[in-house]
Amino acid sequence: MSELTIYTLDWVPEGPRGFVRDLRLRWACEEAGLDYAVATVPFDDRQTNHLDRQPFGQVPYLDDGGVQMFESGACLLHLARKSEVLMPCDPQGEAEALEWTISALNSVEMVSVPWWFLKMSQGPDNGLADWVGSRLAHVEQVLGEREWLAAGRFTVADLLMADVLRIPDIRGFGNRPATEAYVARVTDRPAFRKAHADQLAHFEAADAVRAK
Ligand SMILES: N[C@@H](CCC(=O)N[C@@H](CS)C(=O)NCC(=O)O)C(=O)O
Repeated sequence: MSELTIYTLDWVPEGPRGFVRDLRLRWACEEAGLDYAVATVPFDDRQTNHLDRQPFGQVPYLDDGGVQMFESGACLLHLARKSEVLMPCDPQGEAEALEWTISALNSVEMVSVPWWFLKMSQGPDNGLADWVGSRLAHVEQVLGEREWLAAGRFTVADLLMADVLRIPDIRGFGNRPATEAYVARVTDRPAFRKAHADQLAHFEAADAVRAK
């Protein structure tokens, strides 16, 4: 039996499929060759039905042989400690992977997700457009100069940054060829394609159960 269990929702509507963040954890496990199982909490009543495990009523959360945690970024860093594929062992490489992982969450996604939500009601030129545009432009400049964010090779930082940047609305906001090539390159990795396909299959199978 697998020690690692990734928790996601038992079903979601079409829109978020392929983007639910259990995918980040599946992808990391696939990259690192870690065995894992996937378990679910019900979509219905999700705001309150698993607050003991995820205090915001969200997914994913992770059980690693009894060690339990939430927040996809924290779970990724936990998984990355298990494999040099994800996290370099040398101090400088590790520092770079850490700084870019946190930067994906705290400098890019912190702006991109609120911009994206506002876009639905106010359009792309909402009050956060300049801020998100500036952050994405800085990332574009970095990616124009190198293939990977940290340590000169793929790391957990690329997994997370690519997942943040691959949102179609964000890809479609402005012209950033280096970022586009980066997202295409990182999401063409076999580990991403498997994790993505597995998530789609998981929710597709749930349609049949829900229809009964
Ligand atoms: N900061 C959290 C965000 C998790 C999150 O946004 N989860 C979404 C799925 S991708 C969710 O559970 N949404 C259901 C809801 O908020 O009701 C993380 O990265 O783990």
